[in-house]
Amino acid sequence: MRSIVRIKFVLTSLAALLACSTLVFGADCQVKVTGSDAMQYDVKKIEISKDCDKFTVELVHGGQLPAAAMGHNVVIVETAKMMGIATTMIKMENGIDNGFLPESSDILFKSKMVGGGESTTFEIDPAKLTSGTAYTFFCSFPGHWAIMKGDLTVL
Ligand code: CU1
Repeated sequence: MRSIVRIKFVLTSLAALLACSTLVFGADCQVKVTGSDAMQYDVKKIEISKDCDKFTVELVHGGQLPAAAMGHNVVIVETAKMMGIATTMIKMENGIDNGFLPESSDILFKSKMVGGGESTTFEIDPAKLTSGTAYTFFCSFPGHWAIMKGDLTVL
């Protein structure tokens, strides 16, 4: 009886250890960003390892407001071009399905725009980014970029 309890304990410990190591390795090539009804991201900095074949960004809207009122997305651009893009390209006429942005090679990655309770996931190919270049991720819903933005770097 004793040995069965001991084996169970060892197995449980092993399972816990495996779960932990999976989390540690998995965390390197993915990030979860949550946007709120208060127009905030909970993440201000994303670091991507060059060792990642691909990097997954999961955007969760933790609020309740619909996308039309408080939509959030994640757009990645070079920091040097961010101001120009934010001030000249974000227009209502581009439509919510396009993140209010036109087609542009300066927009490196763009997620879907989500509303409260929704989420979306997209993949970044780290090979398309350069280490040493400063990137910015931001929300392109009109008016949000001033607050909803953060630094993204490739290490
Ligand atoms: Cu937003």
